[in-house]
Amino acid sequence: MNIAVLTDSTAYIPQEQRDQWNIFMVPLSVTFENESYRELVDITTSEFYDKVRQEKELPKTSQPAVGDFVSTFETIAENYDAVISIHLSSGISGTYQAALSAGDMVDGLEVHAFDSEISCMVQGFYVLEAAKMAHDGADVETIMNRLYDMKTSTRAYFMVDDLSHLARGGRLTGAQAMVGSLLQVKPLLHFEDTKIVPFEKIRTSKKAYKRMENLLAEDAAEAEQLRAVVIHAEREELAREWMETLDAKFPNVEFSLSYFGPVIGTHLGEGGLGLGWYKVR
Ligand code: MYR
Repeated sequence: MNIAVLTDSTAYIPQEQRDQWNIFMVPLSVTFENESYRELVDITTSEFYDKVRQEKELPKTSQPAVGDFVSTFETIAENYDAVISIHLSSGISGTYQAALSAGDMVDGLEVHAFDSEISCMVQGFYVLEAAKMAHDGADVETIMNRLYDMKTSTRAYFMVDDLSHLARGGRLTGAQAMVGSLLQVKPLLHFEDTKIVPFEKIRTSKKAYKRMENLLAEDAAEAEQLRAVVIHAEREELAREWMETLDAKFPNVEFSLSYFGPVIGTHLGEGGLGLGWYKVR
């Protein structure tokens, strides 16, 4: 059985890795006033942040239309028997639901949708794992089981410079009543049951980095090998320095650097920073 792997743009997997592992991608979009751009296709990440600084109105985001998935699945069906379709958390976007609906409309292709319950390169970890396994000839059941197994060890924490973006986009759950008080601090955020919720109130960025490092340390002490990613919104130098410091402290963790692209950047704002990881073994 020939198995394809599809994801959406918010995994922010670099083009060369998508090409190398034959990963299909459906983009989400950002809209400024009445002009829509498919992220990574019509607008790069740095063009996006430049535009946000210039425009008066903040952008909005939208999930891919069901029709975008249908046409991508039809293209995939020309060469594959099944697709594993891995998407950002269903609690913050309708993308996963759109993939499920499109899957019911296409003949001649088994569609297996997977809700990553996260986003960005942490979602990308699932995608790369699935693509490598498909390349090595694993069957759908084995790949899906591995993805569910990865979920048990996947963790991600992040912080933003200005919480009002998340509050404005309605993607901060369980914190509405606290938003006023949270605005005074740097809350560490994470996902719980597919939604973004505050993890802990922390007063300074420095303490937030330290807390994320300690959470990683707890898991690194228990595992043989972890894979981790430092994710930033236009703070590459800072993120790289932090990643190098962590890299020197955790020999059993393999680190990479990634970014919050246009769609996620719309909801987090510039200056966000996160750390995610999962247990390789
Ligand atoms: C849509 O319009 O469907 C997209 C909505 C995207 C909401 C993004 C909210 C922030 C996600 C942060 C992910 C951090 C992962 C480490």
